[in-house]
Amino acid sequence: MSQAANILIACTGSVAAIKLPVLVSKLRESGRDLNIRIVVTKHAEHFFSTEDIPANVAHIYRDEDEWTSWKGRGDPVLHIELGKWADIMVIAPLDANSLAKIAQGLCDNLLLCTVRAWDFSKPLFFCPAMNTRMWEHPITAGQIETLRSWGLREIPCVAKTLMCGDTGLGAMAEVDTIVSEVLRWLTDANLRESLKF
Ligand code: PCO
Repeated sequence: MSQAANILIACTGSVAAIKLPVLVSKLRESGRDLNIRIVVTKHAEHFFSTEDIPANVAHIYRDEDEWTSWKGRGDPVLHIELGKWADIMVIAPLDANSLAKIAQGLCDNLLLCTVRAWDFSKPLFFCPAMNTRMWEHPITAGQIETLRSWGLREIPCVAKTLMCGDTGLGAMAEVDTIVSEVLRWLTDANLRESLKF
């Protein structure tokens, strides 16, 4: 894909959301022509400052935008429009709560509605991030497998000392790893073909 690509970053309420500004910067500095939009959950916004992501760099969509943009029949429905706009979506970070909801088909916010209405012929990467105790809970592996079975691509979490001081698996993949996975998809036509159903 050599023309500009539209990338939608979906950011949920793990502490790893602190990495959102650096993820956006590194994508912009990657040398690829990327249009970036961001969709956040309410709790994601607790972990970063919107001042670190200027509006001319990437527009941030919130739950309220779903309702202000729709007034009546024929008006665009934001979660559908975002899905149509995006060539690729990256959920970074994907917290335990949103993982569980996606696996069950729940969609009670803008971000989850966008995921629920995703066109599976386009790639959706997800980057789990949660405390090790949550990661090791028996319910987690099955939920990850459910998403993988639909063709969604996991960018696996890594082991490190987490924000709370615990050490183990559950940290979001390094930002550089996420950026290189996105770029690999954008540059590798064979990979793009293999991701299609
Ligand atoms: C919170 N959970 C976590 C899991 C997610 N943590 C991470 C990393 C960051 C720093 O490198 C925050 C990105 O630790 O992904 O910390 C309670 S223990």
